Amino acid sequence: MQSKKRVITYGTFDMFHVGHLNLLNRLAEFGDELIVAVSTDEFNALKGKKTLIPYEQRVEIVRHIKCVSEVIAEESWEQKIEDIQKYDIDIFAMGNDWEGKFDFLTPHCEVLYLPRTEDISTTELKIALNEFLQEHGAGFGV
Ligand code: C2G
Repeated sequence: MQSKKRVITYGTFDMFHVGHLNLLNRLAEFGDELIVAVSTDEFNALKGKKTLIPYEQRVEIVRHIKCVSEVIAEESWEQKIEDIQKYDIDIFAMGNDWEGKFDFLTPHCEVLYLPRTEDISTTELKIALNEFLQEHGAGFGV
């Protein structure tokens, strides 16, 4: 019996948006199961990345995305090889803003980088929200 093909990806997934969704849906096409490692708040601090949404809520959203089989914590840069072995991963994949950065994983599994979704990012969302609030006030028209 052919064993399940398992894909893994890592990310912060702050202010979950369609760029994240597109990536996860496309990754799910590459295998039978998709595992998503969500960066903890502590690891994001290490990455120098400030998040708006706390880890528990980011996990809760990703866990409920239809194509996601399992969510694990991303706590360090060093855990990927161990994760690939522990979860019997066939494909490691990221958006291509990470192109080449994880090629050291190729002895352990296939490594893919997919094109990012254009014109959307957590940073752009924050800028757009800021402009919206300046124009409409924090009262959202109330
Ligand atoms: N992404 C995308 N298109 C966008 C925005 C993001 O395809 N418009 C992808 C990124 O390329 C990444 C994933 O969505 O593969 C998650 O993006 P982030 O939450 O920004 O993740 P990041 O902070 O890059 O953390 O160990 C790896 C790191 O944890 C990745």
